Amino acid sequence: MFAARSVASKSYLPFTRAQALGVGSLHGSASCPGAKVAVVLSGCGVYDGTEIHEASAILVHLSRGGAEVQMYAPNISQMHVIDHGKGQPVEKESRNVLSESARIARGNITDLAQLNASNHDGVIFPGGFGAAKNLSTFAVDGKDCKVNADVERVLKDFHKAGKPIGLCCISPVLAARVLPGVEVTVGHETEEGGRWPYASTAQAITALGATHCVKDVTISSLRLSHEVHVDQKNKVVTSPAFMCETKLHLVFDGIGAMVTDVLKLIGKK
Ligand SMILES: *[C@@H]1O[C@H](CO)[C@@H](O)[C@H](O)[C@H]1NC(C)=O
Ligand SMILES: *[C@@H]1O[C@H](CO)[C@@H](O)[C@H](O)[C@H]1NC(C)=O
Ligand SMILES: *[C@@H]1O[C@H](CO)[C@@H](O)[C@H](O)[C@H]1NC(C)=O
Ligand SMILES: CC(=O)N[C@H]1CO[C@H](CO)[C@@H](O)[C@@H]1O
Repeated sequence: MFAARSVASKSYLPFTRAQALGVGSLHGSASCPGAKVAVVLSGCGVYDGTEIHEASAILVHLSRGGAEVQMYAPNISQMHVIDHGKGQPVEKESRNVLSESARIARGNITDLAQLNASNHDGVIFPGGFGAAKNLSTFAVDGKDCKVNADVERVLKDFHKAGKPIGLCCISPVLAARVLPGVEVTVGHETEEGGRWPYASTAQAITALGATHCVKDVTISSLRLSHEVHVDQKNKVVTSPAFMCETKLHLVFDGIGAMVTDVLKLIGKK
């Protein structure tokens, strides 16, 4: 269901500049030196694994914020191997999520089974179809999806410990599935002529029992105000990233705002 761009309502969501600015906030470049942050990957490449630019943006912003990063991925096989040039599955090819993710981690990666929330101050999940194909079955099952057992354990443990969780793009479905009543954003709720091709994900978020909050990647290129949703109670920070067809630098900066808010929550502890 998810791989096919659904033909949904093209109606434009009324969203005035004043309303937009009302929900936005200006993000300084907060740092939290020494914060120990785990990053959970799901392969390498947008259509069958982690979205590479999102992972890279997260790592750059964590580095700038002074965090100590450790990367993890599950030691399982990918649901698909996609030829990214053709956009089609490669028949009879199988790849391992942990070994593929090791490409992004420059080799330094650990089996997700060993991620222990006690050893970290926060956790971040980049997007990409891997989150919907390997970390969960969302790509196939939508609102009836199952979540990988280690992913579920990790999300619950960080949540229980009051440690922040950052997610972007499609990854917020993982929190929506595992943390009852959580508030997340996956961007807008209608396609708006192709600007939000995966807008139907917002309905699935609601069907999962979570609250969906409409957010942009960025409000105004003049003010450079990047939107995130911060669920203060649950300490869950989400940014739409590549759910929106927009410019790479805006996705990069929107993810920066997400990382900054995760680090701020860690600093407040
Ligand atoms: C791998 O990452 C961990 C966690 O950041 C770090 O402590 C370790 O030194 C790294 N190992 C190598 C070989 O870079
Ligand atoms: C991944 O699992 C395979 C098969 O169970 C095992 O041989 C391999 O050592 C595991 N890799 C890591 C890094 O744990
Ligand atoms: C997680 O780490 C803590 C502190 O190091 C330790 O007490 C606990 O046993 C670990 N949990 C697991 C499941 O390994
Ligand atoms: C090959 C395959 O489909 N691997 C797994 C990807 O992740 C989902 C969710 O955990 C599993 O159901 C798949 O088996």
